[in-house]
Amino acid sequence: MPAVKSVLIANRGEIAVRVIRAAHDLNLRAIAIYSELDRDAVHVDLADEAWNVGPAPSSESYLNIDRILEVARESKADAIHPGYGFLAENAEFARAVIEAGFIWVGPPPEAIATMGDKIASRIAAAEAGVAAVPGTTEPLNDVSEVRAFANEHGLPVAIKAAHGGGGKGLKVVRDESELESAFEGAKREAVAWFASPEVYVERYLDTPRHIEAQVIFDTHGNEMFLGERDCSLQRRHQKLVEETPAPGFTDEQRAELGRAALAIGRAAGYVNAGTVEFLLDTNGDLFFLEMNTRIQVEHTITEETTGIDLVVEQLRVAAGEHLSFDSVERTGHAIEFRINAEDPSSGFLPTPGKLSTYREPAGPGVRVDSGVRQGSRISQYYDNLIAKLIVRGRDRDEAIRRSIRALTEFKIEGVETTIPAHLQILKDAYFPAGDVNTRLVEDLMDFSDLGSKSSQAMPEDEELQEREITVEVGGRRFEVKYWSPVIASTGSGQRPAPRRKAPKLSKEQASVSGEGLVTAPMQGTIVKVHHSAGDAVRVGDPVCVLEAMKMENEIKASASGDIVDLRVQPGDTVTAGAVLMVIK
Ligand code: MV4
Repeated sequence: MPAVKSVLIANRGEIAVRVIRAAHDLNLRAIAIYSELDRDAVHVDLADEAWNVGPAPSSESYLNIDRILEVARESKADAIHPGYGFLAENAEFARAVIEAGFIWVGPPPEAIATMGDKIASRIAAAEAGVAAVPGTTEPLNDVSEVRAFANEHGLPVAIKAAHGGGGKGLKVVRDESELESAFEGAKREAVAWFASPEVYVERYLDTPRHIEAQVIFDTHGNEMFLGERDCSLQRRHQKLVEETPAPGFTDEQRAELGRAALAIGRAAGYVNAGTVEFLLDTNGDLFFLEMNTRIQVEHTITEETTGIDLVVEQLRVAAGEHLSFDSVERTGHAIEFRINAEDPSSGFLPTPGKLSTYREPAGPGVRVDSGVRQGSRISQYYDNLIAKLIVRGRDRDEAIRRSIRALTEFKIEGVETTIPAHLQILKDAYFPAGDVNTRLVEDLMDFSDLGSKSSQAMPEDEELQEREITVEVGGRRFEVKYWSPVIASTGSGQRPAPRRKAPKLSKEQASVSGEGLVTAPMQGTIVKVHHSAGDAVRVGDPVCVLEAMKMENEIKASASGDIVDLRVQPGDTVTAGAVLMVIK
């Protein structure tokens, strides 16, 4: 059994925090990675160490496989946990992790690949004797095959991308006349999103419920079903509310679901935690839809009703240990609400910005998993999940009452959130009655009356500038980099800055530049110098222009006097803190 002492978390936000907590519960060293935008993130603080993996865009940081593996080597990580999203369901990454000698906290790459190919996963279900939604198990070559399927099974039908998911590349056909264009459209979307033209066709269920099964397998042949989750409340294929048990779901249905989910996992050679998605049609029939080969956002409600820490089990299984339990006892009812930075009154448009107020609820039955604190920014570079509110009660009614209390307690200002939409859902007629399906939120509810507080939009990214200081620790010199808000004022080229009395220099600026030294507030390129050596200037006069991040920054005289030393000319690149001129 490989000894695991440390785990690198290849993720950010609440799931990184969640994995760090599991690592600490197991006495493992938690190694975080972060992008330049996440330097002050909660997951960075909670980890035992944190490594910069690149600029804000995910493609250059959280998806940067080479850099992540380099950090894993440098930090001497034993294992890598991918969380969800980013690289979690990337079979190539899983392979690379294993080939580089690390333990992959996830299923075998082959199982990821099988389940990522929706046609292959339907074949795995068939091998396991589990009914998938009636459909084809080979890529479609021609629209005539769709027509033949529709003639046999009736309309509506769904044309789906074989490598798709999440509703992308999904076309519903309700009328024969739409077959051709839907087929072509699905193929185009499949190429655009998933770089593969393969599509297949299924009977389309009109108002199904979305029921998913949580399973986990260890490497010793042990397998466990931990119950279902009803995830029917979604908007544009984004889940909003998840609950367990599924309202009205019978013990017989649950037993059938568990048998089917475990059989599919077995057929795919599955190891570790996974989720098998089903559609429950209005007749009460269950159909396999797809399998997600990762820990999911909503795993928390299963934890709350089983008492089992799924992320701890994931780490145990990855280390070759046995599952820590051999039976599952479910009690009570749990509901998860996704608190997103979105404005429900304007069609759930994302609302990035700074959390000027952030106060989490607490009390009996309440758990909040988040990766933010007051002052955090919800960036448009990443998903807009602020927090997950997970509420437990002895039964559904108690869970709902506590949910209303907790959502009302939750105070978030600075961005619009889904909290008012959740309260409306809880007080609406359908949800309390347990009458849920995948069309409820989108087609039956109207959130336009939830007047947005229309918060004063905050600029998304505060400009930070890199600074350097030298510190001495235990007699040894260290160069230390740090980042702080840009102080230098910027003059717009249009309107000359009004003449002011001597501008106050911040303490920091004064100490860094010293009187008479004009320094670069950030790395950049000098594009203009307004004076020549020997010129007299007054404190606060613009002396040159530094361009950085496509922004022009006016640099001002730090003192009144003559320019005795002019060290730059247009075109020069300068580093932060560089002396540009000396005034005496
Ligand atoms: C379906 C379906 C009905 N019939 N397939 C949407 C995303 C992707 N994961 C599968 N999806 C669906 N596939 C057939 N044959 C309905 C959906 C669907 C849906 C599924 C689960 C949760 C919410 C949904 C919302 C709209 C459509």
